[in-house]
Amino acid sequence: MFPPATDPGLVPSPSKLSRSAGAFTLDDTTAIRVTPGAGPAAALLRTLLAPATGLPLPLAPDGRIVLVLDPGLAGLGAEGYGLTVSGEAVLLRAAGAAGLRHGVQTIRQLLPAAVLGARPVRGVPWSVPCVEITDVPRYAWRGAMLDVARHFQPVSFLRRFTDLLALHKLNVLHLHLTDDQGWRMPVAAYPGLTEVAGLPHGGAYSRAELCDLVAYAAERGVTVVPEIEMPGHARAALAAYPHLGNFPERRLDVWESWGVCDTVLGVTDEVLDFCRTVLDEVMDTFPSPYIHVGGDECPTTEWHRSPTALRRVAEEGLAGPDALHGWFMQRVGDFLTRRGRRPLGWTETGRDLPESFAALAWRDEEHGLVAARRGQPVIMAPHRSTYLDYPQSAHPDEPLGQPGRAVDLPAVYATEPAPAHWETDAAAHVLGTQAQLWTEYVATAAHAEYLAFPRLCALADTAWSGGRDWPGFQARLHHHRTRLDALGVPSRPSAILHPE
Ligand code: TNX
Repeated sequence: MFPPATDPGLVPSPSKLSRSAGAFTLDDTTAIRVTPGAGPAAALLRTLLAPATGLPLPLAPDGRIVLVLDPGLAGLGAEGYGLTVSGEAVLLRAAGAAGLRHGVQTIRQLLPAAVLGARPVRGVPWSVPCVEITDVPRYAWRGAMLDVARHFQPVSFLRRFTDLLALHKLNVLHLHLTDDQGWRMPVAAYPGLTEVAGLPHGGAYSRAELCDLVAYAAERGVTVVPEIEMPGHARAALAAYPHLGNFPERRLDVWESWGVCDTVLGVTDEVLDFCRTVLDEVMDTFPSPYIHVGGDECPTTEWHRSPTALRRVAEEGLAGPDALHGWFMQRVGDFLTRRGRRPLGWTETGRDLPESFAALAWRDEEHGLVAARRGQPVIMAPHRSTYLDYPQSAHPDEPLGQPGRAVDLPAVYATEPAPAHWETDAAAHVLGTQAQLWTEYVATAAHAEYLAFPRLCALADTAWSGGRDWPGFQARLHHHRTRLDALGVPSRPSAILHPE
């Protein structure tokens, strides 16, 4: 008889898992065997296990860890994998490279939590329990947005955050690169964007740093989706280039308040040229199929008062200055579409994104439904359950965060990317979901991690596994906390894990 199998506490939970007695133990004689195309997954496994284990894990034709890439494997899709661990061997199989990478993360989670540490650990048997796993994600878009505009975050943190996403099988890092308070992405033709709008306010990335990040993330199966905010949330750019605003003679500072700023981009040909130049450089840096161009919280007060904007309304035969928002987004979207990319924007009340756009639905779920009914790809990001800038509990000792309410772990876990009452046709347009880490109140990497975890674990479980097993999730998270601890992710008060 086998002893009772204990759940290995995987996060996210695999679609199918059965456990049997025994384990496969890695030691310095263990080697990896790969089929053609599986080499990068072997390299990733080696990279991830090396710091704590120090094991060489060379490639060898008789290796007992076997990685099989076989596009003919049915039923696993682009990201699924099958993993069989016996006492003699580890067999990981997938139809695509993404599936192999997810399987590698599962192997990592099955090992003792000490494997996640950054320094060599001695005396730990590096054992993987015998399991049979078949695992396929429910949604293709599982992500996190990080706002590096309000508070700059160094590349070292972006890499670490990427690692943490990949550990949880999250596959999108949405970088919010610009806002009223800062501009973090260099654009050769507009050096003031980083010199005036970036560097004095925390910093900016170099092109090489961003390209390196993209490659680092790709090795881990994470796509970096860049966001350049327009036509609102663009005051930092206007501080550097006032002539792109609605009142070119006016001098502006990079904004030092939070909220929605009335100052927005103008609607001249010169402004559109500026956006196209910026986006060309964005596309050169980020191979992501989706390019986010903002679109949220754009007051039209300036367009109502600017003679140039009013002239544009007349020339284009628009209903009024408010219609300039859709006009602007349409032009920017068309530009991206012509270049083979898909524009992505935030949904806004009363303003449908142009049809070419994918919609990031951040306000009410109904905004997502409207877009889905129009056939647009939708990513659900409802602020009530996916905004990690809100405190995670009502405890008075929580650090300062977005005021008003708490977004606790059960709320994040209950995020429903395609709510049950949606008709099937609309639900079919939902790509997935993502969490938002706005950083008005977040100045350090440690604070960002504190806010992100364990809530990102809940989002990952919902996006990958369907998130319908709160007690099971809590039990797995209890185990998973030892992994977060080994990684040095700042710990949370126990109230978060045991909400009243
Ligand atoms: C709304 S969500 C914003 C952000 C803020 C956030 C604070 C969205 C598209 N815009 O500019 O940082 O609320 O929670």
